[in-house]
Amino acid sequence: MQDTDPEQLLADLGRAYAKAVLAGDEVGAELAVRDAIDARLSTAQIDDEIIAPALWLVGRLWARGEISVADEHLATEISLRVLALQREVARTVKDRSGRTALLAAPAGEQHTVALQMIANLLRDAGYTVLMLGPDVPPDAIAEAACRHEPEVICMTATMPAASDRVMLAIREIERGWPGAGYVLGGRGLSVRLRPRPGIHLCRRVSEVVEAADAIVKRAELN
Ligand code: B12
Repeated sequence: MQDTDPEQLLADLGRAYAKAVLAGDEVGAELAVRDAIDARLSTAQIDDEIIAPALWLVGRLWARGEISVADEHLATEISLRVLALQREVARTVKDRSGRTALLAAPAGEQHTVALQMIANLLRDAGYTVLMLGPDVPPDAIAEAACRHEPEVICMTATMPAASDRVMLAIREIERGWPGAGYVLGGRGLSVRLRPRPGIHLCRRVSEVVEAADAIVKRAELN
């Protein structure tokens, strides 16, 4: 969805949702609600301004004989499944609320815009975020990790020298707190670096929540 005007966005999603339920298109209906969730519309807004109006429209069309009873039932069943999806998303965010992610740029690294984006994404997803910021020496990251015991540690490397410093920080952290998994990103990361169990390499900030979730899930299985 390109539109940033909230009123317009609601109207567009409402139309897309109504069109989908009237066509018996469950995937389309789910996509409209996922877009609404991604656009940070609240559950109440989605219920009141997307799902309910679509069902009112279904009711009017049914009363006028323009759609069948089966069409009306199908639209309702799709809406009930979408409500279950809403609950599932809320539960996932709640599940992450006890999880901590520690974020840092290693010694010498001043570029932190991506790291701040990551903080926003992880917070929105329900993680507790501890942001250490730029230019953090390995022993300071390790000390913070020992104190806060984060499940996930995210580090960024823009300058080429930062790549080795990220690895140095990981070695230092692991001596005191071996319980973390790592999400690393940034154009300075060495091409020689390969992902391995517990270390995820990401090209984009948008990959961070999935990578963090994978780390948490893996830890739960151990
Ligand atoms: C803003 C900026 C600065 C600011 C940073 C302020 C701040 N608080 O961040 C300041 C002024 C401090 C700065 C300083 C310097 N900078 Co500068 N800077 C930039 C600039 C213009 C934008 C960087 C940025 O924020 N990009 C936006 C973010 C979102 O994108 P990104 O970092 O690339 O991240 C993407 C991915 O890499 C990934 N990602 C990154 N990290 C992570 C981490 C995780 C966990 C995940 C999942 C994903 C991920 O996600 C993003 C996309 O989704 C770039 C230009 C450029 N081409 O990038 C130069 C640039 C990075 N800087 C450069 C240089 C040379 C410097 C200085 C040496 C300049 C100087 N002579 O002083 C110093 C070095 C400082 C240091 N030691 O770190 C060069 C680096 C060249 C290189 N690779 O060697 C660039 C490329 C400019 C250029 N074309 O020459 N800089």
